Amino acid sequence: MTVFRKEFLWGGATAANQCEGAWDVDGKGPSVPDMMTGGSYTTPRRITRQTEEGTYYPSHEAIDFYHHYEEDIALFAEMGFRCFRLSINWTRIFPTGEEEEPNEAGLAFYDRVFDCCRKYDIEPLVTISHYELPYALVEKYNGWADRRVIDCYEKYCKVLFRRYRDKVKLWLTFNEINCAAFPGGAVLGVSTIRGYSGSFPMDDDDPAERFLALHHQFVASARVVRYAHEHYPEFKMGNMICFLAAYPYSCHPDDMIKTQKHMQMMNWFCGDVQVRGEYPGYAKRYFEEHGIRIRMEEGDLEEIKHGTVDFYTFSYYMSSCVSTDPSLEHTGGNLMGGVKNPWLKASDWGWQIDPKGLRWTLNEIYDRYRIPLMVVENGLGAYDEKDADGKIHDSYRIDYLRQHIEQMKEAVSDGVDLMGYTPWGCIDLVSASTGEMAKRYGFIYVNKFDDGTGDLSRERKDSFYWYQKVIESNGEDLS
Ligand code: BGP
Repeated sequence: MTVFRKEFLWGGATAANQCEGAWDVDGKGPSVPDMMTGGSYTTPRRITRQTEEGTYYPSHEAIDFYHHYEEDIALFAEMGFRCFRLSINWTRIFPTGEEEEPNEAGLAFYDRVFDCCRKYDIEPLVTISHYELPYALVEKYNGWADRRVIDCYEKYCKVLFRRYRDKVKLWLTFNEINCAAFPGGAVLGVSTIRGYSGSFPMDDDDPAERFLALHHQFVASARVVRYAHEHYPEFKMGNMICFLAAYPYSCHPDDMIKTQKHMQMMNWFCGDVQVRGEYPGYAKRYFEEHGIRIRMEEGDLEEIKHGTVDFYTFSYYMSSCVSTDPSLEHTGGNLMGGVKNPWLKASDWGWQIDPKGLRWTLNEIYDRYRIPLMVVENGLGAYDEKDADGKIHDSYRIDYLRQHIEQMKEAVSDGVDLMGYTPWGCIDLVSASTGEMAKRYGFIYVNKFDDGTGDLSRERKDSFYWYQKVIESNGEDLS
């Protein structure tokens, strides 16, 4: 008897803008990440309103999945993947977001990708919007701050559903929708950056605009979820949350309350809206206390109520602490850091490694919602160096993943309904936060570097063979 169910969705995850490249090929328009330069842990990326001659934009070629997808999916199949999480680049389908008719060449590309998945019996899990808003909608509407973008999204989704109804059953409406709940979260998710050029993350923040834009995403998500339920009952519609586990730094009641407040607005808020179908009381209080008035239209709350998701997915990389003591040292993190936990070690990018936090998180989420869960991102961003034998011996990555899978097992034994696991960047790709290639997550090494050089060849790392064994044994053999 294995702990994981027989049909457990083992696989890996990517996002179009971080792997496809071919940014202006076959009619594709520019999306937000196409305007973001390379950066590093110490040098922030920049957003430019026009692409600058001679400046390096990592998404433009990325790892050229666009022309390597057959080889890459064959490698995933060799590892035994049952699921591949990928996103559709909105601007391949609607280059400015507002065309009357979709771009056939873009649609045909994803047909080929999905057919290739089916050939190997790999279930695609599709993120409809993974930080890939058409840049034209930023300049025209200030991104999601304008509710007309809801209609653009609805049109885009309807095209996808109709076209791929026989090829895709599992859909996620927005990647890490809660990133707009963080200060500075205006770039990647809601993209309220009209007229902005400068560094990313941005320093200036307009919370009222951010939460209005997020409200529009809630309406958009609910609208298409409801539409899918009515027209495509075979679809399963999910949300996706960037889950940042937070512990009180001390047992002082003030730290406890502060942590609870933090957990509510950062982690629970969006899930509560998308799973329970209503704005929670603590959020209303938060808006009142921060002078935030969300301009809702009649019918919005009704739509939100009727478009609740079927399953809950999330990314989990790290945890941090919350404290009322301002003198404590801070740590880096996925979109947001926090107070440093003295019991944990961190990755080279300062993300604190906490496998047990995943068990805790799975239990917390499941207790709250009682719907199936899926871990759709997890992994270790690390520098990979070739050894004398020319191979990548990434035992550190294997250790990280093994410890997290062990904790997923504990959570399943605790009673959590877990559908699957798709570690992030199953093939090396461009980092979202820094734009680097050097921050690698993959089981598959890609010969591509931060100055844009590299022949794009693919190689199996040690973790490739390890993960193959994990999948083959349905998670029993983690050695
Ligand atoms: C999540 C994003 C991904 C991915 C991942 C790792 O927030 O959904 O797109 O990039 O984090 O982050 P990074 O690439 O910054 O290491």
